[in-house]
Amino acid sequence: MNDGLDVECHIKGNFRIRGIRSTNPVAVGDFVEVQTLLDGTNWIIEIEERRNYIIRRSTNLSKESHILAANIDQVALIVTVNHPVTSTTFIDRFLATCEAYRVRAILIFNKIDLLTEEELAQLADLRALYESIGYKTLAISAKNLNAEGNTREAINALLAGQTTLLSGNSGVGKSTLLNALFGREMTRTGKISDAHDKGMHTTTFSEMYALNSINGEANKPINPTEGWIIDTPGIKGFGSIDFEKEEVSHYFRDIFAVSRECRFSNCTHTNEPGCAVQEAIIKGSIAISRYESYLSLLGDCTESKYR
Ligand SMILES: Nc1nc2c(ncn2[C@@H]2O[C@H](COP(=O)(O)OP(=O)(O)O)[C@@H](O)[C@H]2O)c(=O)[nH]1
Ligand SMILES: [Mg+2]
Ligand SMILES: [Zn+2]
Repeated sequence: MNDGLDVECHIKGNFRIRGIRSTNPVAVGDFVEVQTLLDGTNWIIEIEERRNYIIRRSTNLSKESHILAANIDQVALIVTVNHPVTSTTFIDRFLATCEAYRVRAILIFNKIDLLTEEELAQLADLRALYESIGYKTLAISAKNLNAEGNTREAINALLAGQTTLLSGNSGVGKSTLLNALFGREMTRTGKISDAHDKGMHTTTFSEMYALNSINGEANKPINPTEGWIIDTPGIKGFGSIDFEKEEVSHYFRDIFAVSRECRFSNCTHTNEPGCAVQEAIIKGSIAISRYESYLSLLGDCTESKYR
């Protein structure tokens, strides 16, 4: 039943899902079946199969993973051209990871109020680049989100009806954006609290907010169809995936599209003759920054093989 009510639930200690060794059997975004016992307690008895999920591998050696979120429609990566600088390598690696998870990614450039003329030109170039590859982008100032009406509307349109996971480096304005969207203090801004990230037993947890509780109406019953935002406080990225060398180019849409024209079907686009990707870079139809990111991910693969 999807009645939008908040219910506190218990879960049996030995609840495990087939095939996933995760530290959390139930994740944010899961659809579950709940049974209410005679004593009034609620128990999760079934977890529906996940459409997708994003994991973070534990840093310890147990090889267990932590499910950050399940059943998400899109990831919004918050980035900043400056204050702090978000590198294109970071953006591209993140986008490649989203491609591997088969989750749509959108790029939200924040803090545009702080940018110089030159940085604004850089922003325009970056937006044009990622739009041309097929990613939606938006430029905002989370601090002044409601000052100029149209960015607020644009961001509402991006989020409406979707389950969106917010991500991005610390300091880019995720908490500020959440607070501005909901019109009240959702998470602390400023000083980064990483107390959760210390020690072996990471207790980092994600939180999910119903979009129809926007504008301070916290006690409105939840309407799940209006969409959700998932915040993962204290988590900088997803943790990288172990890509196979051959598949890295599949996660760079622009590179992949051209690679069909390469002379060799197993072309790594590094030094092979007849490489269409190299040609496209010379012609300028593939950005050098994208190619550099591709090489950086490719380099990781080679390294791990001989480690
Ligand atoms: N000038 C300006 N500052 C911002 C903007 N968004 C966030 N900040 C500031 O950047 C700092 C980090 O923001 P925060 O929301 O805590 O980042 P988080 O680590 O991603 O959650 C805070 O001092 C915010 O006030 C913006 O659009 N413009
Ligand atoms: Mg924060
Ligand atoms: Zn090639």
